[in-house]
Amino acid sequence: MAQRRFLITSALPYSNGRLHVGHVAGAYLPADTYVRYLRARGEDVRFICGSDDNGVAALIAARKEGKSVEELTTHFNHRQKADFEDVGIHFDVYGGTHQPEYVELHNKISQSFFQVIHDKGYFVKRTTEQLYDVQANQFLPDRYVKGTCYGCGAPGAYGDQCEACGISIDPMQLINPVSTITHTRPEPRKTTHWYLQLGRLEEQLRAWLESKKQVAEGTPAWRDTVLNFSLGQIKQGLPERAMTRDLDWGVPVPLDDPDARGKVLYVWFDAPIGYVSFTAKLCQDRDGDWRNYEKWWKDPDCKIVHFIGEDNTVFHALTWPAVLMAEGGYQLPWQVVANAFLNIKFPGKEEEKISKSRGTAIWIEEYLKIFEADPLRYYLTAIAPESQQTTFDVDDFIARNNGELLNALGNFFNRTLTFANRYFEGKVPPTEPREEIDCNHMAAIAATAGKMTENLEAFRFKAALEDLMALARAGNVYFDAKQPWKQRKDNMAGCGTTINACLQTVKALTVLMAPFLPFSADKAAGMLNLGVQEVLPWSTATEELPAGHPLAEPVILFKKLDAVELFGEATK
Ligand code: B3M
Ligand code: ZN
Repeated sequence: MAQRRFLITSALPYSNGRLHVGHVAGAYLPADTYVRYLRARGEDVRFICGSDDNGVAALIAARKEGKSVEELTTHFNHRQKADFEDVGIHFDVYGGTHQPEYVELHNKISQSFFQVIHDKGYFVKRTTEQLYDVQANQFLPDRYVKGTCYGCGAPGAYGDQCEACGISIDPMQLINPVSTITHTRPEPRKTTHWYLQLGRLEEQLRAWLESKKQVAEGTPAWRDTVLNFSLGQIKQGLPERAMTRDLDWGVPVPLDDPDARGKVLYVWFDAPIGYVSFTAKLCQDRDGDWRNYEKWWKDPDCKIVHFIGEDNTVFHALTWPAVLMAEGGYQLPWQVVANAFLNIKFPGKEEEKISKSRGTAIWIEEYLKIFEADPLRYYLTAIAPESQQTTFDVDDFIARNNGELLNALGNFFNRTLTFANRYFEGKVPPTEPREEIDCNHMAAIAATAGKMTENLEAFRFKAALEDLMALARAGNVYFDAKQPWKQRKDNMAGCGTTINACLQTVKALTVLMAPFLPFSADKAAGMLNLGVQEVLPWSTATEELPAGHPLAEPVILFKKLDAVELFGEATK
């Protein structure tokens, strides 16, 4: 098959705080798993992420911490980058929409988007009343104001979005608005902004989203959650939305118009353009020409996939595609893969929402001081909130590490490699003609590779991991059924056949687990002496190790965990 090209993005985290397990489970770990899988298949892939620095979220945090917004966003940009690396999530570029090395290209490309859309007539300029904080002497866009959601009645909705029901909000629609700066009630004042007429793109968006319901050759359908939400919003009608703000932090509005002075682009206008501008920066660094980003963004031969948390659905499946349609020169996303929220359950407590203020977040930085990355990657994929919210249950995390990673996968590696080392001089023994039981087991390896491929192509990460674990368990069942410890005494050749098949299984598991458990796969590849390779080619999962292939000393892949109380530390 010809090599395919993919541009994969993960939602840009706000650079106003650290990362916790919920972030990783949502938009980052599945993306990394997918990228590793694609690379193992030999596809041409770029994996893009970086921080979302503009907008009110960073301004609020900077004010709270008494730092400049530049200082604060750079601090968290670096922290996030390190956390992702440490958990094995490798981006080709980790930019930042206002980071010193990125801001120039980012502003240039964002302003070009705005200008083109403006010239094509998709904006209307309107002077309307907006909420103004008299005490703070400023307008209150987005998160500067909170109130009751006009849609679902939930209290504490932000001026840009209700987190309870997911709809996007205009601050003037909030019931009982309160300034988050001074906690006073704001008053309406007149100001001028540029509104994107989303209604004019409704029909085009609807047809495009409808087409995503179909499974075509090599193109899986989108998740129902994304399609149902987006098509539901279109049914209600898409209101026009202001794409500019009264703020002094962000991308300056590029228009030569006195009304544009002192205004910046709406953060949700420029943030997705970060995917483009970071690609451009990557091209500049790699090929010396930032314009090469067009090969990824404008060439229909490249598939663009956005991984997001479900609360970002409206922005990635409606507003962003509308911006791309209005601009006209770009491709639309091939896939938008959204995960639901992850809740948390500590021993002896009720399940609850992850919350920084209540101390119910497990921070990546703190987790990694105590535990290794792969058990977390394993658990977060095993409980992935692919179609609905799920729960990180600390007791369950420990139980599954010990019962599944250690007892099924680790144990199979360990018993097979120890046996080969002890009784076959650390080499792959030759195989006699295989009997039915051996052939059936070898067929299970090939079937697993096939099923995992199908599931990964369709973004079903949890199902693919289940396939992997089923093969590990089948390996143990085969080992037990063949009883090589007995064969060794009176049928050494038959014993070799058994251990040969077990080693082929270990080899397959090593290749197939690499996208999920990269650190352990590295160790396993070392034990199997597979040579130094950046990626283990996916197709080699079913290629047998030849008889006589030398093995290295076995090492322990997974540790037993019993320290539930250590999890308290990871929330600090
Ligand atoms: N900064 C992340 C969030 O809502 C938001 C994503 C931007 S993606 C372009 O948590
Ligand atoms: Zn709501």
